[in-house]
Amino acid sequence: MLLPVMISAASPSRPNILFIMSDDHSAAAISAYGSKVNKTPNLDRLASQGMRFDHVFCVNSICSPSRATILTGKYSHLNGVPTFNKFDGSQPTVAKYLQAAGYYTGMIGKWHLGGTPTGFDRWEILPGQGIYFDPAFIGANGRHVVKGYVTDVITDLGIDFLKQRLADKPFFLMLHHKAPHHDWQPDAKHKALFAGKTISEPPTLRDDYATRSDAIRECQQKVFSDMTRRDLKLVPPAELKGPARIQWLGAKPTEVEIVTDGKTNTLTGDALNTWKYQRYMQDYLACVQSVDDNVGRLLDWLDTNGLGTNTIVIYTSDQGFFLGDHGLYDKRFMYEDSIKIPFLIRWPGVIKPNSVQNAMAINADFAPLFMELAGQPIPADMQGRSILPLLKSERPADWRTSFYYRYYHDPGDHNTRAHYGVRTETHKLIYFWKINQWECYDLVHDPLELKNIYNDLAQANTIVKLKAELFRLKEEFKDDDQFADKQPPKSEDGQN
Ligand SMILES: [Ca+2]
Repeated sequence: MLLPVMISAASPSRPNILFIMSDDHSAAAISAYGSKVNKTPNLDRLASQGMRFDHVFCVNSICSPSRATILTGKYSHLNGVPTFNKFDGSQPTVAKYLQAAGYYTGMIGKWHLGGTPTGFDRWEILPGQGIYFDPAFIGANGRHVVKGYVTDVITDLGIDFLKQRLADKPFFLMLHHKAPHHDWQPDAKHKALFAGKTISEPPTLRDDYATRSDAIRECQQKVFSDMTRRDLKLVPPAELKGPARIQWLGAKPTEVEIVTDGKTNTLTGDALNTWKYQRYMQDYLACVQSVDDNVGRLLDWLDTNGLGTNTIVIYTSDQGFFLGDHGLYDKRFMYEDSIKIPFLIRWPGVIKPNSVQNAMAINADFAPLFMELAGQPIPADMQGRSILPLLKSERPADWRTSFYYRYYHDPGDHNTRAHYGVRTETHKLIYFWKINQWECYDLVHDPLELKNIYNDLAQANTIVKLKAELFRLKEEFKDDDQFADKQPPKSEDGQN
């Protein structure tokens, strides 16, 4: 479809935009966000040279929906991707708008929206989830395999895009890493950094779920009980082949034999639980470390090639991730660890170095920001709001103080119940509509979200107000329960 364009000629003053997004990277695994489990010097460099946002959230915490929201500036129910279904590439996207406005546009790395990208001058995407070693890519000229580790390879392709760009146009590059997505396969160099290292446990790792709805008890994304032998990188007996081998790897072990200093130990119970958390985190963090190194490599390249000043660099993730918080891994739930995403942004001369922004932003705000940076009007049907004033440390008086969230993938992986909810600056209200159960948290007095106060009589007035706000937002964002009962078919792009 034709898109309206205000400025057709490229204006040299418009900034380049480098949007780096990883997959499932929790802010709690970035030292600029106070990580207790790792150090990320290169991401910290972005924070110290620019701005760290402390309250950016995704509006539906799984991979494909988050990507569709970022491209369209719209919620899942309007962009048509509530779960893992195919994105309709004929709809307007920020890439198409920027391309039409004279930007040279690129999409490199994990796409995960089915079909092939539209609105990009150059694109090279991983099929489906992609793989960690010697990944295949699909581009306009077909499929090819690149030898190497996926995070290095995506960065190499990104640098190649920058080298080959049309120099008379500003560029917009979406560089999407696969890491640190499940099944957390680090390269040897980074694996060695964490092998045998003891990672500190989060305070809610042994959460007993007292006061909570059935949803968290029923979900199958628990570190202690749902990680498979494959997730834990256990090696099957050599004699197992074919389906028997697959079955062995897919089982969730209740005892594990490990060999330490030549001695075999059988782990069960809490010793096994402790080991599982360590095993998970060692690989996850090693994958993150490669992302950090590669962000550093890109920043160095920009700086030594004269692109440091007029290029806005963003680092974010498609969602947060549970790093053992509430005993969980994965994402999906509307708890903070899952919905809060890292957002670091550098823009020399505009963003004050070492600044921190507390205002509440959502991933639907990115597309409007890019429109404004490109000197384009923000389409009325985009549902986010440009965060440009926040970058200048100016918070508009009418800036949002609450946001709406909705997760649909039920039935789905991990048996996580569908829910929607509202998060304000002080509270969170969650409604699991298929089981008709509620949760409410006081984020000021209970930031770890351990005590569900929904049934606390003293909170009755608060609950009434939160419900009013929830349904006000649901209406404002035009959520008519379009996908409440029926999920669209799964996209066929999972070629792994
Ligand atoms: Ca993801």
